[in-house]
This record gives sequence, C-alpha cells and structure tokens, in this order.
Amino acid sequence: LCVTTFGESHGPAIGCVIDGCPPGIAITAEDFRHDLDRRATGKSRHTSQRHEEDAVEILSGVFEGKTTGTALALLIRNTDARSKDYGNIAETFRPAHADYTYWHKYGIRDHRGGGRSSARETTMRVAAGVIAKKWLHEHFGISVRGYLAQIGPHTPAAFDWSVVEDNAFFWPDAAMVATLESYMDALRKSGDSIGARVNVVANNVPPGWGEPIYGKLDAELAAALMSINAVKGVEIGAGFESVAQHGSQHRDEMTPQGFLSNHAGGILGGISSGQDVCVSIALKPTSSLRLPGRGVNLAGEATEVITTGRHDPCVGIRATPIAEAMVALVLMDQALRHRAQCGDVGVMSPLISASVAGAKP
Ligand code: EPS
Repeated sequence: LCVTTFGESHGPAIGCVIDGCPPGIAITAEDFRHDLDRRATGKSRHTSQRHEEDAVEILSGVFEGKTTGTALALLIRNTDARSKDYGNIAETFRPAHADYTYWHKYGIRDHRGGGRSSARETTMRVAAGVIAKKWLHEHFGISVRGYLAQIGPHTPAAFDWSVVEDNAFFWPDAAMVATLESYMDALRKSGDSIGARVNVVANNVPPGWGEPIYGKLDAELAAALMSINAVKGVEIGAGFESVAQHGSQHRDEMTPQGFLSNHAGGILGGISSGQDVCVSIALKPTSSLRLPGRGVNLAGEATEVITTGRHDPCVGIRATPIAEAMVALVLMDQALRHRAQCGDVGVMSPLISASVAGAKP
C-alpha cells in the first residue's frame, strides 16, 4: 500500500493517491464524512476557526461503488482559504515553524498558511485511513481507536472509551471536560498554545504482522506517526517508561489464557504478538502565535513575529483521528505484505485473548 498526498493549504485543492489497495472494497464519498468531521477545524471554539467543507470527490479507482484495485485518487477542494491573513509574515519566519526549514531547502517562501507544511495536509491522511480502517475491520474485526491522553498538565483521572467521542477533546474522562474547557478558554485568551499526547489502540490484530528486521511493525508505526505535523515523540507500549523498569516488571508473562500485561504494546521483535497494538504520540504546541516572538527575516535580520489568522491553541486536540489513520494504514500495509509472503496461514494457538490487567489502554 502506498499513499501520497498533494496540495497546499491555500491552493485550490488537496488530495491523495492510494496505490496497492485491494479490489472489492465498498466505498462512497459519504464513508469519509465521519472521520473527516472528527478531524475538521471549526467544530468547537477550542480549534482553528477555518471552516472547510472537506467534501471528498473520488476521481479514480472506484467502479459501481467498489475499489477496482487500480490507483485511488481522492480530492478535496479548499473552500475557506484566506491567504491575506499571512501577508505580514511573508518576509519572516515563525519561531518553531517549518517555514524556516522549507526556505533553506527550497529557497521559496510560500507564506500562505503553512503551504504544504500546514496541518491541512493531514485531512488526506484521514481520508486514506478511512479505507484502511474499513478493510481491517471487515477482514479481521480490527478497530483502531484513539483518545487524548494529556493536554498540558492535565491527564485523565478515569478512563471510559464510551465518552471519548462525546466531547470536543476526545477525552476519556467525562468529569474533567469542564476543567479542560476552562483551561483552553484561558489559554486561547492568552494567545499562547500547548502540547498534547494522543494514544491509539488497535485491537484484534493477528499475531505475525511485521517484518523481522527491515520494516518492523513498530519501526513503520514510528515513522508513520512521526510524519504527522507537530509530532515530536512516539512511544510503543511502555515506551520511555521502560527506562526505569526491571526486566521482571517489563516482561509480559504468558499463561495458556493469555499475556498478563502489555508493556510491549503488542509488538515483539517487530512482529505483532496478537495483543492490542498500543502507541502514543507527543505533539508540540502550535507555533503560529499572536504573542510577539523574536525571529529573523529573509535577509537574516532580527525581527518581531506575530502570526494572525486562524490557528489551533492545541493542535493535539484534533490529532486523534489523524493518528488512528496512520496506524490503520501501516497495519493494512503490513497485513498485505504478510499475506503476500505467508498467505493467510495463522500461527497456531496464539495468546490473543489475553487478559491485560495493569496494561495501559
Ligand atoms: C488546518 C489548517 C490551517 C490552520 C491549522 C490547521 O489553516 P491555514 O493553513 O490557513 O493556517 O487552521 O493549522 C494549525 C495547526 C495552526 O494552528 O495553524 C487544518 O486544516 O488542520
């Protein structure tokens, strides 16, 4: 499976091409609506107020409602671009923004929003992920679900999957939503931004997916997740907590009834173990701030930078569906590779119905 995207935040459209998708997957433009709405800007006062329609046009690869096996091309036209918002930064670079490194790489300053580096690009990842989620669910009963696990200093005090979709934050603790709303209101008024952590869990992943050395499942997940805008860290399972763990604590002991914990995050030696695949990402605070900051202009001279326009005080709030999409795409890719090499032969007696007492969801 090969996905590539194109388009700029303030260009006429964004889109993606998905190559290697199996034939026969039922798909209509409406199938994209749910996840694109979950990712969209302007759905609550806590996110960027850019209001895009995000209507998907299927340009190729689908005939009579089913994928044909040829390249799928999806297009979304930009309907609410406002390039003039960025006129005042055309000659400068935002501290911590990719516009500085894009300039050094290409020598072209596309100041319209983030141009190609805008988080608008992630719309197409979510669209591609819809197909992967659907295929994984229909063939293996896999669900790929995420939630916001931290925002600034706040972590959930309780965990309930059933409330995650009921609030603007994808937060698993309903009792804390009012606290988060006040926190975000104060932050937005201050003009500053904040970082966040998103966790994703894929369940029912069969054992055996992933390449043993090159193309390890965890390596591919890390690369895919790290390629999302603003991501600065990726953890698999216990992740950086492993540093302080003893082997006797970290190892996931096995019984005939299943694993007793899941510090491995469902991956051993780069190959899925049959346990839930658990990943976590750290997203940096948005760099487009209306608080003045020191920067340099195109001539390398000192300047003050203030970014106007419509920005997210916490880009992590909308990152849950994006991270889910990347996990789903990697899993689908690994499933197809596994099928190509090993056929559909499964490992005998996998410990998949594990009880994972004490494991992080
Ligand atoms: C976004 C589109 C962007 C921002 C936002 C997310 O629009 P523009 O390119 O016009 O700035 O609204 O990007 C940010 C994360 C931010 O805070 O600047 C999108 O569609 O996700």
